[in-house]
Amino acid sequence: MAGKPPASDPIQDAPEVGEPEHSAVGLPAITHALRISQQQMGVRRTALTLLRVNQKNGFDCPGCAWPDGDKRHTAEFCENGAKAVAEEATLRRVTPDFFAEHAVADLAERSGYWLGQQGRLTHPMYLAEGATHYTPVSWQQAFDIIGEELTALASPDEAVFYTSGRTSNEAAFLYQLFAREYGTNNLPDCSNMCHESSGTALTETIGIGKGSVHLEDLYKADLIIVAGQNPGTNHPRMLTALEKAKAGGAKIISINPLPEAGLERFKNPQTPRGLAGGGTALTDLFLQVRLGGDQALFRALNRLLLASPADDALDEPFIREHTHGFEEFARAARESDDWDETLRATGLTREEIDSALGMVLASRRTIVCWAMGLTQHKHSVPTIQEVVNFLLLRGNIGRPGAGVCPVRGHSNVQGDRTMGIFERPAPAFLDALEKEFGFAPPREHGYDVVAAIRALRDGQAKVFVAMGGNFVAATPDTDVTEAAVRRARLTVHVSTKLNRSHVVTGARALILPTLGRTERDLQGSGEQFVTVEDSMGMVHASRGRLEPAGAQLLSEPAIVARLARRVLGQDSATPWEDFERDYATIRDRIGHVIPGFENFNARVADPSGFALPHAPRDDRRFPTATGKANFTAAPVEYPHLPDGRLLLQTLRSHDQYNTTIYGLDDRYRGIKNGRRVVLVNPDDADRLGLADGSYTDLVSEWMDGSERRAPGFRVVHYPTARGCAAAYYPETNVLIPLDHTADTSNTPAAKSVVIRLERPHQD
Ligand SMILES: Nc1nc2c(c(=O)[nH]1)N[C@H]1C(S)=C(S)[C@@H](COP(=O)(O)OP(=O)(O)OC[C@H]3O[C@@H](n4cnc5c(=O)[nH]c(N)nc54)[C@H](O)[C@@H]3O)O[C@H]1N2
Ligand SMILES: Nc1nc2c(c(=O)[nH]1)N[C@H]1C(S)=C(S)[C@@H](COP(=O)(O)OP(=O)(O)OC[C@H]3O[C@@H](n4cnc5c(=O)[nH]c(N)nc54)[C@H](O)[C@@H]3O)O[C@H]1N2
Ligand SMILES: [Mo]
Repeated sequence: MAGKPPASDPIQDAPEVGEPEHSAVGLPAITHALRISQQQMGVRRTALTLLRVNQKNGFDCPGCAWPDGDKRHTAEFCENGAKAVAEEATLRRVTPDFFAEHAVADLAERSGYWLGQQGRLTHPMYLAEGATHYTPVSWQQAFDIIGEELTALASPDEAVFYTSGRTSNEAAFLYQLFAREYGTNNLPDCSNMCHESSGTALTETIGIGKGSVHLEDLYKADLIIVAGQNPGTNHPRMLTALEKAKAGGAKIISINPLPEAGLERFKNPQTPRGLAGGGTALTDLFLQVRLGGDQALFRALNRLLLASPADDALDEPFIREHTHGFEEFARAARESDDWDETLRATGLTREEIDSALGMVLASRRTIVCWAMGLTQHKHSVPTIQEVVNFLLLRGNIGRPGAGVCPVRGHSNVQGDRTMGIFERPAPAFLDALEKEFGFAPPREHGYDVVAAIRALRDGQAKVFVAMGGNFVAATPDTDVTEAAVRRARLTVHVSTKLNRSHVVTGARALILPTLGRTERDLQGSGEQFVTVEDSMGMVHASRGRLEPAGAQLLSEPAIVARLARRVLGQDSATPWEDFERDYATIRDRIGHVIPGFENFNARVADPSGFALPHAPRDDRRFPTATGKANFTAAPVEYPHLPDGRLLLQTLRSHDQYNTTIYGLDDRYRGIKNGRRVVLVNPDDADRLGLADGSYTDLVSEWMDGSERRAPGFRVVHYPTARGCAAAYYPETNVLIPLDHTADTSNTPAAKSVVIRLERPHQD
């Protein structure tokens, strides 16, 4: 039997703190995954479902975007993948009775954890203007309401169409097609908050905003640098790949303000040694960088490479033949030779940087992997560009075992972008769309996430539609954002699970329940599958097998197709009905519009899928403005801390998936039964008079003099870098001003928020 959702809320947030762990996975990971799975699904369904994750005839894990590799184990799952599956395959249900029982105002008082634990949504629900409760509606009524509001807008640009990264290629392609036929490029997505900085940095420097390595490259590398990423929690299957790379002789440098257990030592549950023995030590050199110090660190390494007496320190033929801007970059790098500043920015010693240099020089093939630790700072784009400079200097791109490896988050976030979910589409993409479908797509750029919030706030956007995700909880400046969303005429969420965005609504609101990855998708032409693209540009099929969570659920492609027919009506020559009946017809069209998808249906029949083209990786061709790989010479920046302040990063605990909270523990960091904790270096804590176990408010200070407060956090003395604190998202989103974003990518700078810690206000 599956367990019941917790009855009480607020859920007791009473953190208990022990020692952080020094290794990840092993047996405890399996036990923990099984416990959470059985609570949601019961024993039998747990066994049946978990065996199908990432199998060749199964569904793609809805967890992260790490690739699968060709040889699959019977249990090709990780603890957190299992939790993601359990969350979707749960037997708990949120039915119309639930909504009759709970007023929306009451639900808005509940925690996100409680909302998520209630189970799967089963019926389309409607909140009428002025109503206190959601009531059931038919699908037709729901599409009529959306149609009515969209038709009433003065311009299509008053509508916003958000996407989270679990949406399949087929659904994403239809969704952007519908938005553009309707007349807008307002297609913000979670990527705007995630790897946008990577996309921006890479497009300018190497000509394509995606990573340049395949899984096999990791096994050929001499050196793998993992910067700003916590794979033990967020990409656990990456640890298996790192273990294999080490077995082949690779060295690993970890760059992180926190000593993350998963990067220290990995106990592979698929091997006896991993289950019972000590596991594998992964990191050879740990550089405990300060938050935002990576650009200074890579610049220092580059400067040392430029000055190195070794004849092979630089790959001169590569630089001559394939790159542009070397001289200017080299001049800038040689000039930024203030070591005091480098050590202040990075928090490292000269010896540590020299050790790293030694490993870099000893490596013929180097890969740099990164995630949110590099992308969510004000200077993220120049930081990632400095990583590119670093790789270009030694020709570490476009050959086996070397390259850039931005590790994506959501399981199909990369695919959604490939399908055209982007507020700034390339003209060539729009031309292809126009040619294939015979309408003139809008050419003006649309809103990204932050611009969409401003437009809602200022009354310029009036209808908000979300294909998945949890917009109000995932975005910054919670109070501002919630007020902005409440100004909308209509908010619509295509969702699997209840979340905060369903209870912070526009004047009218709709919840449209949809199938998840794990579920059978039956349409007019028979059983359907969908496709996804992983972090390394491999496309493959995903096929759900479970009975849908309710008879009323529609698939995402079906919802978009029906909405499009209702809104566009006779004006549209697009065969929406065919698309819904047979997804192969969608793939045919994708094949006509998007390079790399030619003969899509035939190629995706291969169970291993196929690789999308990547000019730098495949042919050392760089489709940039200069036709070469570009060195860049940005000035070095790093966050400056006023006296008595700390720099806060907002990150994930081990028991969450973004805004979905699975539980209240963060096992590897030694924290149990609570999320309102702030990790502070003991020296900082002493200086600020903050005893371990004391309670404090987090107060962020912004340039315009405004302040934002997150009350009641337990102080945890933790070995984080000096001056750098950490606390979980989404609780801390209230602290991040809407305008605090990365230059040029506009990603909220969620990893560098200046805060002071203040004793709680007494009432
Ligand atoms: N189980 C689980 N899996 C997930 C997710 C989840 O929430 N749960 N989320 C998915 C998504 S959408 C994403 S984007 C990824 C996120 O994957 P990660 O990027 O690993 O996620 P974060 O928890 O934000 O961790 C950021 C890491 O970077 C470090 N860091 C922070 N600032 C800096 C810095 O300035 N420099 C350096 N060098 N390091 C820094 C932090 O200490 C931490 O180790 O995971 C995906 N997978
Ligand atoms: N402060 C701070 N803020 C951050 C971050 C941070 O590190 N710090 N990270 C940012 C990052 S990297 C990201 S990616 C965003 C995440 O932002 P989002 O992608 O918007 O948020 P999620 O929490 O992943 O969305 C969860 C919801 O998606 C729905 N869902 C799940 N599966 C499906 C499905 O198959 N179909 C549909 N239609 N719906 C589904 C469920 O209803 C669930 O409640 O948050 C960003 N916000
Ligand atoms: Mo993400």
